[in-house]
Amino acid sequence: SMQCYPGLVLALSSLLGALALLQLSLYLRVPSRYGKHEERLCRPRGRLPARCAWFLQELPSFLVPALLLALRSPPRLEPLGCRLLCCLFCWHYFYRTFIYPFFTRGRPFPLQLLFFGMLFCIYNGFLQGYYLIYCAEYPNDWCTDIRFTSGLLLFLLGMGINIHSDLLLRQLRKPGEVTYKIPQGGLFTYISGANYFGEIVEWFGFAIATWSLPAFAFALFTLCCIGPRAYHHHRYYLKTFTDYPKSRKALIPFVF
Ligand code: NDX
Repeated sequence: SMQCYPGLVLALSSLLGALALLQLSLYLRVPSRYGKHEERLCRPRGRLPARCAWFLQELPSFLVPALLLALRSPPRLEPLGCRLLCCLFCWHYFYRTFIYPFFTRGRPFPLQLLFFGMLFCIYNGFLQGYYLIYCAEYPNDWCTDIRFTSGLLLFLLGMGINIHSDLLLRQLRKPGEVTYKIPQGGLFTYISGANYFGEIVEWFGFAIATWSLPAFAFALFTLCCIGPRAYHHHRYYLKTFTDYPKSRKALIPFVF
């Protein structure tokens, strides 16, 4: 049966950190090519409807840790912290897999990116789940530790911002529409990447709550993946809408 190999966790986390830096260097200059940054010339055949694409892409991030949690024998009941933290991760991906895709009004998604996105979700789902279920050691009072409580608070706050902002974006379009408008309301009042800001806060909260290398590597990955994307969204809006609110920033309210 499976057991904890600390070397494996270290290797997978380091690779995730390296991928994060690779992404940062790639995506600071050019945005990843989906949604509003997809090039016009792209072949229409190499795409899948947004609903299927997001469902398939994110499913492994839910399924892999959920299966690891369910199939572990003997079941790990102590400490409470491990199961709780693993459930938080699955909870986010339950939303992203089973709720978000069914409401999205996004454009068809490029198959090539879908393939890499799925690979990434398998990789990260395994790393986070495996670490929490087989390796993590927490004292029995971890649930009252300041790292756990403050991290959990950030996680919930970020998730709230993320889900609310996803909703505001969706409401910009009628069903079947694919045009872009100026997002309004919520944190969009202050930043162009409100959904991304929420997601980044969420995963740094998760990293603090788990106080673990894999989770910090994933938070860094998220920052390097969607941080630059918020900046490119911001530039797109400034270029496209002459009446775009001048005081709005890209990712961090009042700062950047
Ligand atoms: N999926 C995370 N890298 C990614 C998919 C792409 O969950 O090869 C990372 C995630 C993957 C990426 C994933 C990993 C890295 C990959 C990358 C592709 C290449 C890259 C694999 C897995 C890679 C290396 C080299 C390292 C291997 O038509 P539309 O779609 O634009 O419509 C949009 C709409 N909208 C508007 N509608 C009207 N008016 C406007 N002005 C509008 N602006 C937007 O709203 C969409 O339907 C919707 C949201 O659009 P957008 O662009 O704001 O968000 P999006 O990027 O689609 O993300 C959706 C949500 C969001 O909440 C975000 O926080 C979360 O997913 N997310 C996204 C990406 C990654 C991630 C979270 C994470 O890292 N945690």
